[in-house]
Order: sequence, then structure tokens, then C-alpha cells
Amino acid sequence: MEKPAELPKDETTEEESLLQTLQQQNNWDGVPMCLYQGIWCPIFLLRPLLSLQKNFKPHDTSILLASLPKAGTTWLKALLFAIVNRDRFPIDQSPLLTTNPHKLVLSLECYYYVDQVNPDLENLPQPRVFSTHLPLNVLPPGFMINSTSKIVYVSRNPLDQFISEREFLLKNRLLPDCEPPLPLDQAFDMFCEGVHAFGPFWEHILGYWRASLENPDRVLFLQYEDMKRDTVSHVRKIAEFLGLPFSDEEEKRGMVGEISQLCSFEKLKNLETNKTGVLHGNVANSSFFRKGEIGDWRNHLSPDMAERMKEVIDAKMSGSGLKLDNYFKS
Ligand code: PAP
Repeated sequence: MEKPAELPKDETTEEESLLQTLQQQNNWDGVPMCLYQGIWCPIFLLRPLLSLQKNFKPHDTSILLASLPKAGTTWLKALLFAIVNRDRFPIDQSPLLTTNPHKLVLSLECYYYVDQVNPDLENLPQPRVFSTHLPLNVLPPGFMINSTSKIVYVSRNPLDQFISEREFLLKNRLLPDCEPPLPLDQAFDMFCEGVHAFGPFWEHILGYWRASLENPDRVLFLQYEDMKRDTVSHVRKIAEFLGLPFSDEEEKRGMVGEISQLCSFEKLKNLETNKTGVLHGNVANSSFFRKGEIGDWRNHLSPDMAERMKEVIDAKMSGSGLKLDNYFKS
């Protein structure tokens, strides 16, 4: 994370006074968090969150990729970029071949609002594509009401998401001076209680899930596991949802397969830019491409831990209509 620039005094004062009223706790990796509007927000992101709540204006054509960390953000960034820009760049000249997807689709809270209270987002290329790890309930109030902008949400088995994030954060400490990371069992306890960055995970997932049921033309709810099993039909689905369906001619040329290939784990992981480059000054691009598998949690978590997660999911998410039973099958 880049060091925030100097901000106007009233913004920092507002954040400080608010912070004094909020419950605070460290995440398992030592990063301080506060409970703001029901979500555990890393404190270093509170000011960007407040600024974007106040100032972000969606356009009717804006596209927002939303996800919990490690649910498939990098993959979806690549796919959205490739789908939206397919007329601008032939596949063999795609910027994805030379640039990490995180530099092509930028985060609202972790990039645009990090060192600016009200960044100029009006002159970005259209359609504007942003990403966020924020839950739906803390997006600017007008987001769903005052525009026809679209949200693409990707969810992932929380067990795999937890392990993916743990492996990432053990390698990439977000704040060098914070407390050392807690052991796995304590970190897992916190996760099951919903005390983790942008959590509780069930609120995050259900917020977007319910919105996708209420507004299917505005919110597309995707699952990492479904996409792994059949990427091609999901690429078609995303393009249709965005109002950019593949033409017969594009279909005939095999463009859907080409985009799926270009954005596949194996392809992106082995590109020079993703093997060697860095993001935010010190995060290796390669750390966004670890295993890319379904079910890696089995190599890290005991059957008892999985059973506990099943109970949490049953208690918090059953009745939602979301299909979750695949998570625990071998
Ligand atoms: P972020 O939220 O910090 O951007 P995100 O991209 O969501 O991270 O998560 C990284 C995970 O997605 C990694 O999973 P793993 O740790 O279980 O391996 C990473 O390997 C996986 N991933 C990255 N790119 C792809 C891709 N193109 N296809 C499938 N999985 C991918």
C-alpha cells in the first residue's frame, strides 16, 4: 500500500473523531481494524472509505467489480478488461500480456481514494471499470438508486478464500510495524466469527447475493468454483450482463475461448510481467498467482475446522438460496 499523501485537516479530524466511537480490534495479521457500519474495516482504509461514500458518483455505464480479498479479484479484473476492451486491442496485443490486471482495473478504496479525498474520475476511459472489496451496504447510498451502473460480484468457498488470504498476508505484510501474525487456529477462529478485513464474510456475500436476486440486470453474482469448471460460458454470461454480448462473427472467430485462455491462471501466472513485477512498491505480482485451485483448504485445515465452517455457513446463510454444499465435498 502506498503511503497516503497529506490530506486536508478536516478530513483527517473527521476520521479521528469517528474512530474514537468505533469498536477496534486487530486482524489476525496484526493490522488494526474498526467496526464501521457493521463491517470490519482496516483502519488505514477508513478515510478512503469515508471519502468515497461522500464523493463517488457512478455513471450509468460504470462497472464495479466487487469481491472479498482472494475470492478471484485478479481473474475477474483480467476478464472484465479483456471483454470491455476487445475492440481496442487484438488478443495478441492485449495490455494483459505486459501488465498485471491490478494495474488495468484499479481499486476505489485502495487506489483512487487512498491519497485523495475527491479524485477526478470523470475523465477516465469509458466505460469506467473499478474494483472494490467493500460490502454493498457501505457503498455510496446512491450507488444502486441513482444510476444504472453494473456490479459484477465474485464469491469463493470461504475456506479456500481464508487460506489464500493467509498465505498471501504471511508473505506480504501490509503494515510492517504491526503485531506479528496469530497462529492458524486463532486466525481461523476470528474468521469464523466474522472478524476479518471486510467481514463478516457472510454479510459480504449475502449483501451482493440478495441484490443480484432483486436486481438481476444490475448485479451479477458469480462463484469462483463455477467459473473454474466452465470459464467459457461465464465469459459469455459476463459479456451479456454488461450489455456487450459477443456477435456471431466474434463467436465464429473463437473470441470467447481466446479471452478465457488469455485470462486463465496458467497463462497469466507464466507471463514475465506477473513473474517479476511488483505492485504498490513491494507486493510481488507473482503473489496474486499461487495455486488457483478449488479445495486447497484441505492441505491446511483439519476436518474439524471444516465442520465448524459448515456450521457457520448453515447458521448464517442457509435459506438464502445460495448453493454452498459443493464446498465441503471432495
Ligand atoms: P486480491 O483480492 O488480493 O486481488 P484475488 O485475485 O482475489 O486476490 O485472489 C488470488 C487468488 O486467485 C489466488 O488463489 P490461491 O491462493 O488459492 O492460489 C490466485 O492463485 C487465484 N487466481 C489468480 N488468478 C487466477 C486466474 N486467472 N484464474 C483462477 N484463479 C486465479
